[in-house]
Amino acid sequence: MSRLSPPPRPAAAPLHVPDAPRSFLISGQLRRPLALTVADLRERWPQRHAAVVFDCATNGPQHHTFDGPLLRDVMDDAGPAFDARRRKDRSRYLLTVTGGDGHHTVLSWAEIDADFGDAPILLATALDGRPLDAAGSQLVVPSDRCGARYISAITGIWCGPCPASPEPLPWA
Ligand SMILES: Nc1nc2c(c(=O)[nH]1)N[C@H]1C(S)=C(S)[C@@H](COP(=O)(O)O)O[C@H]1N2
Ligand SMILES: [Mo]
Repeated sequence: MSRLSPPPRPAAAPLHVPDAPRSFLISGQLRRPLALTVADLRERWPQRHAAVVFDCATNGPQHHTFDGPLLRDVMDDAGPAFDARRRKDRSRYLLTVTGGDGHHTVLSWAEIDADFGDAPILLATALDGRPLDAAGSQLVVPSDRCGARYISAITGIWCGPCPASPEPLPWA
């Protein structure tokens, strides 16, 4: 009995893995934690436009335009677990924003809250008119003089209350 030779293998086709849209997680003390792509940021909330200048210690002044939703609008949908009617409660909340390389920063809720700083901080969907779908969203802090909080390739945002200060020591 002749042995069947195996069928010729097709030439190895280059493996094509479509670029998975990057998503990042909004987590913490929230009513509705969210996993979002840049496309979600573009489709689910109104887009703002910002022309900004920030200084970089290594590269000097940078001029850019960004488009994207207000961080506040996105966070309102995530629903921080404070009592929204109580300003003191809101004033205790913090946000941390982390980038793909581990660079991270903090914001206070009060910075973006309309009753406090009311800063138009964005989660960018485009930088200088180019979509950020592949690179990931970037935090835009137009009121900052320097660029260190313009976290790029965002992988996560955490939101929760800050701890109270320790009781003062009796001799302090
Ligand atoms: N993920 C991430 N985002 C970052 C940084 C970084 O090191 N990692 N550097 C910040 C700094 S210091 C500046 S000035 C701005 C702009 O930096 P770039 O022009 O090198 O993008 O990005 C900010 N965002
Ligand atoms: Mo910088």
